[in-house]
Amino acid sequence: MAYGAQDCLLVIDVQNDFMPGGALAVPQGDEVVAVINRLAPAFEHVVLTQDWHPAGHASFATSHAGRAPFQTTTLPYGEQVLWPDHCVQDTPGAALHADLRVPHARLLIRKGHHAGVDSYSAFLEADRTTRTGLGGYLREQGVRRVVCVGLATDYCVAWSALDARAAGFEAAVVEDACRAIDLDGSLARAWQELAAAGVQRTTSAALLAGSANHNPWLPES
Ligand code: VGL
Ligand code: ZN
Repeated sequence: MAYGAQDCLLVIDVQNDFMPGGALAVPQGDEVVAVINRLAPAFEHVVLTQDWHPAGHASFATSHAGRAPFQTTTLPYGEQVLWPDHCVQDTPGAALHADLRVPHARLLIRKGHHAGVDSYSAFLEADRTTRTGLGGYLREQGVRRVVCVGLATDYCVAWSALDARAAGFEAAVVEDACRAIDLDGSLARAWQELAAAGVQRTTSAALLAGSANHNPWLPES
């Protein structure tokens, strides 16, 4: 273990519905599992998130007459992409991937549980007001740096990394430990916004090399 008490690995939405064949499949989403399993033992702090919607959630296209998945609509808090029904509470699709190995993770944040409000971010719901409590938890644990992995790069991972920055943490996204949905250029847009916010873009190889050097953020070259 080479990362310190100030570092947290945030494992986002590694759930069956985001895997190939799932209700909201992310291409090659299953490939992140092995990468995350290699990274996780290097971290003392690991937090998991789980997309956790009630049936009939406002982000589901089926909740809006005449609307189809991947169209957008306007909800009271702003624009919302409409998704296929996914990650419904207590269904097999909402379960974490069976091969994910993070036995030392102590906190699991469930998000998107308010029927009328989506939450891509692990910190702040889509109304941009309701907090999940993650920022307070990390601060109480003395965490200063959040390393984001999981699904999907351009939605829940990007929004979580941006909100980590907004909450005053350093943040990184591990690109080979994420996969994207990439809807209408959303992936390129996400990387631009992440760079502009000062989120570090890194790889698992760089992180593991840095961990061996006891320098998690700047691996020796
Ligand atoms: C996600 C769309 C809808 C994600 C969750 O985990 O990136 N994307 N719900
Ligand atoms: Zn969702």
